[in-house]
Amino acid sequence: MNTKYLCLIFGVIWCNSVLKAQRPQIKPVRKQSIHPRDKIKFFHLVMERLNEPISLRKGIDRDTAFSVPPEYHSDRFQTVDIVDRSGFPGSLQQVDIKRIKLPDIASPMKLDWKENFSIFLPAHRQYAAELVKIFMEMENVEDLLSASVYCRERINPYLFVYAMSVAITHRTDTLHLPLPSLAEVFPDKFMDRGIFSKARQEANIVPPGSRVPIEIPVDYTASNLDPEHRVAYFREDIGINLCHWYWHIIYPGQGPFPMNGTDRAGELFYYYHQQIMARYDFERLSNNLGRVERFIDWHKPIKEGYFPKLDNILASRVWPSRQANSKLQDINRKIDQFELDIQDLERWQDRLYDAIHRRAAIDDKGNTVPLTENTGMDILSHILQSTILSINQNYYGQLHNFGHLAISWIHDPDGRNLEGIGVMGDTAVSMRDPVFYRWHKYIDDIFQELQNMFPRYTAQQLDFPGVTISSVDVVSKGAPRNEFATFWQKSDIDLYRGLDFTPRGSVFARVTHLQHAPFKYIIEVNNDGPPRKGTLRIFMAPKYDERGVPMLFRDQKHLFIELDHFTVRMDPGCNKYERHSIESSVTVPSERTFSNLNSSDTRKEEGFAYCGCGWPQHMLIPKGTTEGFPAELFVMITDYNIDKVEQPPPEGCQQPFSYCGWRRRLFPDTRAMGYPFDRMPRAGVSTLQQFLTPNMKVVDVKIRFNKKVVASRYTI
Ligand code: CUO
Repeated sequence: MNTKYLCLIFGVIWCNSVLKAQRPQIKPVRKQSIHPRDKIKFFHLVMERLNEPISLRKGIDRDTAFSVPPEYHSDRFQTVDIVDRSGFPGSLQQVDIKRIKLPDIASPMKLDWKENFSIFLPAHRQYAAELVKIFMEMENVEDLLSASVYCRERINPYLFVYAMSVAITHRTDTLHLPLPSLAEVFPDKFMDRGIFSKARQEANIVPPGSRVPIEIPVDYTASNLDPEHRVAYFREDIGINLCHWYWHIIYPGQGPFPMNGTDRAGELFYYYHQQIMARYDFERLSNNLGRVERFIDWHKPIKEGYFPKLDNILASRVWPSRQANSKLQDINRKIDQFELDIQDLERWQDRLYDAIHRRAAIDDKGNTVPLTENTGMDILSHILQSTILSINQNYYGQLHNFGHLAISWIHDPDGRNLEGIGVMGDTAVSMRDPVFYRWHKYIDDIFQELQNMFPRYTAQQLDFPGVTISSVDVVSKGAPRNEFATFWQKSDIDLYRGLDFTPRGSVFARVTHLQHAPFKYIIEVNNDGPPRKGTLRIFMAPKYDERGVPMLFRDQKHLFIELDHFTVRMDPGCNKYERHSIESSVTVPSERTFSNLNSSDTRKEEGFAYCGCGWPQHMLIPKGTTEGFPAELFVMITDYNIDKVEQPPPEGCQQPFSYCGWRRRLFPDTRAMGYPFDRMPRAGVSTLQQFLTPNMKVVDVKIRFNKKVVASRYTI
């Protein structure tokens, strides 16, 4: 035997012995069975790594095994002898899945595993409604877990996670369970496609604990040659897109949800999306762009293109792009059971405007339903969205949903190229596309048309007699008084749950996003009356328009973004309040979006104390400018006796109510949403100063942006 071969043999023996020494010793696993009551915490694992069979160990440490009746496996995993080689030292908890009477899921199974799911598409809505009904009707948590395990390998993963999320959100016995972050379940919906091959590489080569986060560049979808790209950091922000997805989970528009589906859900749809528009316009003005142009002409090319650079990794497909200047066309997609003429949209639009101008709509029995200032916005919204509460779906159609679809198939209207739906068809990704804002400005304009017909608030209606706001200040960490400080921050997201390869442990993606320094408001209120309660409402809007001219009230009222809303007790005399930015009624903390701030928490299968819905804290304050963007901070105090809603406090995970409401509760404020900016101003008011009553105060503030990038471990 020559020396070369001897070396090779010795080399192999040496390598094996070294590897053996390094390999952790496999101790016998200690199996723990789970009490049925505790099975609630395993829903997260059912939604993890959806390309793998359920019988492969789950959890970040691969320490949980589901013991599943054989018939629960789908056909594709029935015949495969699955050997789970992912074991490693430590204990193993075993979750026994109870055998239940198997639900009939023939209809939702029709959606191909590789398709994207769209809640705007009638066929998909129907599948979702059936699946949600099955999950909602399961007798208890253990049965629900069993049904979900049975469905997991059979149902399209996007449909499956949607239906599970709706059920978990709306069932009383899972009310305390926050949903897993969709950005971890489907990271491919939120991040540059290039990252996943790098993540695979990292996970295969580097052991957990030593892996470096994979950096996603800020400018991965376009360059500054496209002016619209200046606000891509807003459109593509992971927290903002998550918030939108969760919102549509809480208000799915379908299904047997006794309270969530009804209490002012329509009005909240209007308000939430109006606030998205106000916030986007605020960002645009901060970036030297004009306000969004409303989508107005069905036949004119859409000048904005969008190239998402996202993959659907489960299906190995890319999300389609839209070229600039594409034109809407009639849609006829047999494969999706969907047909739409642009004329249908025009007809529904005319009928809606007709109802608004008459201040009355026609229900499906031919009755006239008035659109009053109390319920008009809610009724109009259900009609526009075509929810289950629309009073006449046949006559008023599905303007909002089908507009989304018409745009999302603009690249392949008859399906000849077998291209899938564009981002406008999916609530988790639609806000990335500039056309989303043009479309929603159009939708918002329909709502405004009705609002503008309602009586204007008189000064007496706006006032709170005997209560005046004497001063308002903003104190921001490291910034002059009445200045907000913004900058970039890097944060990490764990891709582990959404990847489809074996090595255990976290693999982080690192994104750069907007952030602001923590701040507080200091508000002084004078009460000339007895002890009482008030509601403080805080908003902010740009002071000047795109030409640098001071805003007229009738324009500025559309740009006020809500920052906070809370109740205070007032003693007679002067009262001083301090309120911190992280207490906002609008936001959820950043750890709902990112894994970096409290990475030990993100591994707990129970999830977070906050529910998913809520504007991300890191996007509470718009970017501003390096010179200091001039804005006006508006604070108003109103009479709590008028505002209050008598009801028990909310249960379950915490949900900031301003944009999301409270689950299984009434919206906790009787005033119209957006009050006091929800009406045209009274006669003689053309500026914000003229609008003020003594219970309001406006201060000039600046938002100063610093180009620095702070590290992910910076906490606010
Ligand atoms: Cu949220 Cu059109 O409703 O996207």
